[in-house]
Amino acid sequence: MSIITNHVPTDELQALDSAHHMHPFSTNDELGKEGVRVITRANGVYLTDSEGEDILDAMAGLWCVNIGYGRDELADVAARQMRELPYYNTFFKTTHVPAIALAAKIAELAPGDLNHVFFAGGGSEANDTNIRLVRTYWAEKGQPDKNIIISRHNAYHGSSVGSASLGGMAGMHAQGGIPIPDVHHINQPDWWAEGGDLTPEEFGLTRARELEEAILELGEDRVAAFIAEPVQGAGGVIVAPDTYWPEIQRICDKYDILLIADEVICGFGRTGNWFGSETVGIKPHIMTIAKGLSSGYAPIGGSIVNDEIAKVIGGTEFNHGYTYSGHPVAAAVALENLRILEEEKIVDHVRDVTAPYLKEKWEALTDHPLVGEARIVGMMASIALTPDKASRAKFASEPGTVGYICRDCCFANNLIMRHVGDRMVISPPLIMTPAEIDEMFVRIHKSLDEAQAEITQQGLMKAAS
Ligand code: PXG
Repeated sequence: MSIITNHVPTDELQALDSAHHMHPFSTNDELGKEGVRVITRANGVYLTDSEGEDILDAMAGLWCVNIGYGRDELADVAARQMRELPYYNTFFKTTHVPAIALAAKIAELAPGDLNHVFFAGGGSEANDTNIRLVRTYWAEKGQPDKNIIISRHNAYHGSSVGSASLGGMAGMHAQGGIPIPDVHHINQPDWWAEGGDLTPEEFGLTRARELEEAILELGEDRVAAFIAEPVQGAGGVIVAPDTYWPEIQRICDKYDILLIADEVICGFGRTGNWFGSETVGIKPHIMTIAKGLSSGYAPIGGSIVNDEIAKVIGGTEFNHGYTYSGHPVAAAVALENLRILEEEKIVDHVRDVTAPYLKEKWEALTDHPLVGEARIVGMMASIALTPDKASRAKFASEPGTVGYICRDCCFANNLIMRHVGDRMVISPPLIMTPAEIDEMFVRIHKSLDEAQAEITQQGLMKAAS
């Protein structure tokens, strides 16, 4: 039986979904009982579900639909490319125009000497590539033991065995036999939750210097690379204090450690520059890209590497690659997405107009009784919910309980705003207008008020001791 989704009643779709579809990061039995929301179409910053509700998508899908939904140009390019050349690989002495053109365009947009692209299907695959790239690089330079990659607790770098090992998500490490060997984690620069009595500046330096301590402990000749998101996304939009990144750069330079910036969320305008590395002022040797590269219209990611790494890797056969590396349809779609971002000056508009407008309103959320910290960089932002702002207290309940309640209130108000533990996060499409931002805040305030009432009623407005 083939199904035209819009013509099947929601409850039937939910039953079929529950019977056959396993969802990522979900307890599928519970989800099946509750019934999933079925999204049927989208335009601009709005999604529509199978009940005809219009939902404001303040997450741009999963941090990816930077140019917003419904851009026909991308559909047209995909259809044209499918007719002309739907697939060919880039192994075995061959290439094709979309992969060439996209690699050249990315090299033009990326800062400094980041001029070479290895394509992947998404961010996880690209970070797996990075593990092999940096280890092969040092091996080729005669230092095969320089193979440890340092990352951070609460980082997210993907869900494959390699990339989840790089990531620092405890829940992921508890399943499936990861991390792989020779990955080491240091603490994250989350001042609100972990800063104690230190000022943000002191705390930023302390956390950055954990990298130096780890290098000295593990051995300079053992550490290959440090990987980090310029702004942690899935970890809760954690913005490092200003002192953090300059110190990280100094340490990587001093000990000859490759710096990998995972730009999967931060890249392509999200932080108000083309890349988050520019926003936080670092010069990575490698960047991981995905998501905003195609605005989510096609699955594609990659690693951008600098001239030196490309030269060293170029001297050997790099035994690595994916069937869909540089997939022509995905590459053509990404290229069209970059054309729109560039020609419509979307990144400039974010930096000069949209992000400042959003920032003013976002920071005012700290006036709400539930909200402690409000952090924002460009078009990614978070608030920390707290029972006591003055002491930056956590809730006594299991972490995430309060965030989950708040998330459900948002959901009921047709607003997609995520919770990460007891933080709420947004990452809206970059093309959001001031009027749409105003509408988003109507829904945010309503949701926060309702969440506060619910939390109070359930007796959860208590600080952890
Ligand atoms: N790096 C970063 C920084 C990411 O945010 C990946 C790598 C992996 O990309 P792929 O394309 O393989 O998924 C990501 C993905 C969440 C959530 O709950 C975030 C991501 C993926 C799934 C869920 O916020 N980010």
